[in-house]
Amino acid sequence: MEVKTFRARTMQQALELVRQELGPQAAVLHTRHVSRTPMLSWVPGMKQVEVTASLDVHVPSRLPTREVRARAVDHLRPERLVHDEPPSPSHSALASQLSQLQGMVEDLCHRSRHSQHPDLPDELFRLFAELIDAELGEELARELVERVRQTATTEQLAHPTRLHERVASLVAEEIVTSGPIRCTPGRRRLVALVGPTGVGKTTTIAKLAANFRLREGKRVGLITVDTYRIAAVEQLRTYADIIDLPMRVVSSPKEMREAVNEMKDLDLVLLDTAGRSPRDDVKIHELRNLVAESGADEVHLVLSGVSSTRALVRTAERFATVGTTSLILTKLDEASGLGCLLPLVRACKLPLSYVTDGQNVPDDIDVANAQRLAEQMLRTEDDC
Ligand SMILES: Nc1nc2c(ncn2[C@@H]2O[C@H](COP(=O)(O)OP(=O)(O)OP(=O)(O)O)[C@@H](O)[C@H]2O)c(=O)[nH]1
Ligand SMILES: [Mg+2]
Repeated sequence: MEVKTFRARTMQQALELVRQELGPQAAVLHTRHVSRTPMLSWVPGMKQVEVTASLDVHVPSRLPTREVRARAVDHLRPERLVHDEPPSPSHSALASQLSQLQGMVEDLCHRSRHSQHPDLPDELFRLFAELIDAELGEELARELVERVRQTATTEQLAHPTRLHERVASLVAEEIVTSGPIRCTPGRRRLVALVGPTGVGKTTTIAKLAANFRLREGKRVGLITVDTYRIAAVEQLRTYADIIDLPMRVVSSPKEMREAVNEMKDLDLVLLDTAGRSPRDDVKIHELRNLVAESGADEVHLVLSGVSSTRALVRTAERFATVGTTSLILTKLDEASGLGCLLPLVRACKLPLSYVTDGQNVPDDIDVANAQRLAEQMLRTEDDC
């Protein structure tokens, strides 16, 4: 049996050699990739394909006829990447291959853009890409771009910054804020903070207490119902001592009534609660009873901006039974984007009261500002 081997840069070229020498009836017995120079196997152009074929083996030929093969190869061949001669591994050849590849990628992006958004003007497509970059999620980015497209003027369309401002104002319109806690002299305000574990409730209480006491000169008191962990009581007591505030620890509805009554002459009483898993119905119910017993004027749900949008929305739904009246978003300094904000405020329909962006007491807290949050939400990593 006569067996021959053929080597070429590509499979197509090797098969063409087989066809030329042995004819279309030849049977391909084996194929493998080999290196022309083993030491340089990593260099483009140094790899070859080896085909072993024979005319004496009677199997239907695996070689396509010239016409079929030509059509198949023409169809598959990206014109700009095909070289008839093996490319030299020189620097300029590599650079040229790179630039061809870049051209193909740009081409592909262009085509994919037009298949997804056939009639989207370039400016709006750029805006869409920016929103995706800011981690808004494709669905939300698409919705916002569509709204901009419907409402933007020709002048706005011509200026990327105007388009950006337009989206920011659309987002800002949806972010409802409550403003800061309002203390009226002679009318004590009781504000409870509730939420999942570790989101920053106690730290935020310390920031609020310090600001109202030290910067606004209000008479502030603290109550904690977080008696499940000694460390939690000690954490709040430390802040109470530093800021010089009265503090009560309560563990029953009766103690709650007594503590609230004891602090009736203050301007502001902040109620710290134990972090609760949104999945724990029993504990959430217990929390609801304690907060109700306190007669809180406001119940702020504290959520971490680091969590996923889905988790935030679900948590806000579960805590609604506690009687939440507003939202505090923490750890914005750690969040990679603020894409969660719009879906969250849309789902829970609570106004935002404060945002926090660091561990420093009392500095890292701000009254929520819709315009600023919208701009922050649209910011990409490159802008930071
Ligand atoms: N980076 C960052 N860390 C924060 C922020 N707010 C709070 N933390 C940190 O988050 C951690 C938990 O804060 P806590 O205030 O104890 O959280 P908590 O909700 O009271 O926790 P539990 O009482 O255990 O449910 C601490 O290390 C805080 O310093 C913030 O805005 N940014
Ligand atoms: Mg705590």
